[in-house]
Amino acid sequence: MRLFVGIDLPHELRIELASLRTSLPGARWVPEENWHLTLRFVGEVTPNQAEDVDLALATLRGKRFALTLTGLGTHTRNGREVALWAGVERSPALEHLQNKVETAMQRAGLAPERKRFMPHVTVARLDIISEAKLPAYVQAHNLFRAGPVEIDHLTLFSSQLGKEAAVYTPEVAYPLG
Ligand code: 3AM
Repeated sequence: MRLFVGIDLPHELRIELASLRTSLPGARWVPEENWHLTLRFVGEVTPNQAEDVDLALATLRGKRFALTLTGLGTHTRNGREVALWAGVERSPALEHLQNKVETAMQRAGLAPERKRFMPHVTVARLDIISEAKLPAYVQAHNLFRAGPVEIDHLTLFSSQLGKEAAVYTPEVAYPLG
């Protein structure tokens, strides 16, 4: 199974994120049920490894924190903008928690993550036609801000890749103290 650790966004943040889904030709909006903040991509694991991941997360002592979404940005691939995301306000508490998750995943036997943590919520995949419209869109939504909202649990998600969109399912929730 394919797994990742993240934050299932509270209702308050979802309402605000929905305001971003305005007209942007060529944007394929991520279905609302898939909105999340990834803390650690785990990838394909065996059932035994999944158990180790679950155990490591269950013993992690993380603290609640306040999550604020702010601003917009894009991911580029081969010089092309391919995804639109809402940013996350810098937060030492979130970084601390992400570090703990990383340590837990290494304890579960995963190789260290080499990529720097760049928290974001992906809201749309972009086709070529949306690129030309992006500057105006980004300008119109630049002041996007949602929260702060208290986050009181981590979530282990499974991810099933499909032809149209992936299906992300919250599998286990781990309370934060
Ligand atoms: O938070 P987002 O939606 O950007 O991009 C994938 C998605 O992130 C990312 O994990 C989240 C759930 O699938 N992802 C997928 N494959 C990945 C990989 N090989 C990856 N992140 C890092 N390495």
